[in-house]
This record gives sequence, C-alpha cells and structure tokens, in this order.
Amino acid sequence: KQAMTAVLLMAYGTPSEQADIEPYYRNIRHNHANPNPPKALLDELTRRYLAIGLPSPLARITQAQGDGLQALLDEEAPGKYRVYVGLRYIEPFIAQTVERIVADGAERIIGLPLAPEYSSFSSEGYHNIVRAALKEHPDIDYAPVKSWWRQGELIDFWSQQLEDLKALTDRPDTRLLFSAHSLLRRIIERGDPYGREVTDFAKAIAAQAGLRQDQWTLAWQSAGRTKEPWMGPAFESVARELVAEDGVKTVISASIGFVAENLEIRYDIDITLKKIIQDEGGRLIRLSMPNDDIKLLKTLRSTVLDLEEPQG
Ligand code: FEC
Repeated sequence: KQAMTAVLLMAYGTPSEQADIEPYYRNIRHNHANPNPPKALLDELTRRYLAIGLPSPLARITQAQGDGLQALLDEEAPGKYRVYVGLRYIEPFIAQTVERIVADGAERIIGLPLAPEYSSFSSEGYHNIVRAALKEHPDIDYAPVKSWWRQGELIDFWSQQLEDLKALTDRPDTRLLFSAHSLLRRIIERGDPYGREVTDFAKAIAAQAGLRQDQWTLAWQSAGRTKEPWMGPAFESVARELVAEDGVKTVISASIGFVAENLEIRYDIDITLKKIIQDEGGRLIRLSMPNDDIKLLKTLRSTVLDLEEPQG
C-alpha cells in the first residue's frame, strides 16, 4: 500500500451564520485578558459581516482551493496526496483535522498556511497548532511551509492583471496601491520578516508588470481594533492623500497578502476604501483575488512538490 502524505491547508475560517460571530470573535481574542468581545466591538463586527452578507465567500473559496489542489496533485501522483482543510478560529479546527489525518493513516503532513508571506503571527501560529496536536503522534513527520509567494505563478497572477490594464497604469494620474494585513508593530520590532516579505512580493509583481517605482505604493490594511500600535501607514490615509493631494484619479488596489475574497476585501476595500476614494473625487479599481484561479492552484502544487525529497 502506497504511503499517504496529507496536505493540510490552513486558513483563518469565517462565521457561516450570525450566531457563529461571537464564538468566532472570542477565539480570535483568545490571547486577550478578556476574550469575550465588548458588545460595541461585537456589534460593529456583526454589522460588517451583514454588510457583505453571510456566509463570507471565504468558506466556499477555501474549500474550492482544497478541491482544486487535490485534482492537480492527483494528476501528478495518483493516490499519494490527500488534501485537508483545517481552520484556526472555527470548525473544522486545525487540531480536529489533524486527528482525522492521523486516523486516515498519513505518514507525513505538509502544513500549508493559505497566507503567501511568512509571519510569526500567521504562518507560525498555524504551524504551532499542528505541532501541539502532533505531540501525541511523534511518528508522523511534519513539514511546515514558510513563505510561498515566490512559487509557481502567483507573481504572474497579479502582474498579468496589471499588464491587462496597461493603458491605465501608464497614465500619470493612476497609482497602484499594494496592501496586506497590518500586524502589531511589536511583532515586527521583534524581527519578524513579514514587512520585508510583503515588500519584496510587491516589488516582484511591479517589476514583472514593467512598472516604475513611482507608479506604485504599499500600505497596510485592516489593523485590529486594539490600543497597541499597528504597522502603518494605513491604506485609507494613503489613498485619501493620493487623490486629495497628489492629483491621482484612479487607484488600483492589489491586496497581495490574502489569497481569497473575504471580509477585508469585500468590506475594507470594496466598501470603505472605495468610499474614501470616491469622496475625494477619484475611482477605485480592485484587482481580482486569486481564489481558486488555476495560477493559484499551480502555485500551491509546486509548493507541495518542491518540498519532496529528491527522487532516487
Ligand atoms: O471572515 C472573513 O471573511 C475574514 C476572515 C479573516 C481573515 C483574516 C486574516 C488575517 N488576520 C490577521 C491578523 C489579525 C490580528 C487581529 C485580527 C482580528 C480579526 C478579527 C476578525 C478577523 N481578524 Fe484577522 N482575519 C480575519 C478576520 N486579525 C473578524 C476581529 C475583529 C477585527 O479586529 O476586525 C487582532 C487579534 C486580536 O484582537 O488579538 C493580529 C492576519 C491575517 C492574514 C493572514 C492569514 O490569513 O492568516 C495577519 C482571512
């Protein structure tokens, strides 16, 4: 019988109905002194989810990414890989999925966070949950994937969309605005490579699309609602300034830290950022997210295959 390798895709997870929002939020706040969200914050989060409609598209997209990757790996090595999904803050929790993988008899688990840039908060957080769940199964080999934005066709996925908009990107009153999720500044100050990773990814996309340095900028989005300082500048203030002060008419948004449409895309960009730009008299064009695009699936496939030991 052929040895089975489990590919564990790990993502944030999203509430599927309104009643899930509170426990989900409590899980996100697990490391707070009081994980129970204050009513005002819970109401505010509920309002945002209802504005985009529940369930957020994220649940369906994560599943489609898993199914698509399974199909590509089956073409490559029939029966060798089984793709699983484990979520950080809602069922199926990562630890539950690890138990399923163990019961299915895997000898090896490849842990692949659905976040292309490495950070100690996101990527390493996912891996630590798996490592803890595997403490009782020391015979199972764990291969954690760190950053994977350089792999496969992900740079191409983004740069191709920019090349398709060449007539627009070449205009002096157009600016490309890259963004990724902000993190607590103290995480970066401890030496986390996240900021550098996102910057290098943005540079690689811009270079491949043939854009000069002065045609794009990078800012941070969706900082949490906590008192501690977060990485900046925030993309709302950058976008406002571009349109109000720098004569920019069209802002092209490329949110390169996520791989799926989620609350941060559908609300923070499609509603909030768009309104800020329109209020200043500009317009926003948001590039498509990878979702289950074949270029993303091929990227995930090469990330998995590149981890394998050389044959022979
Ligand atoms: O349901 C959806 O469609 C959106 C799911 C979702 C994704 C996501 C991705 C990231 N987050 C990251 C960092 C933080 C930090 C905090 C934090 C808080 C929230 C809250 C919600 C939420 N996040 Fe999230 N994030 C998603 C959803 N995130 C809801 C709580 C309400 C709010 O603050 O808006 C602060 C935690 C704390 O309070 O202690 C830090 C990072 C990513 C991208 C990497 C990844 O996907 O793993 C980094 C999707």
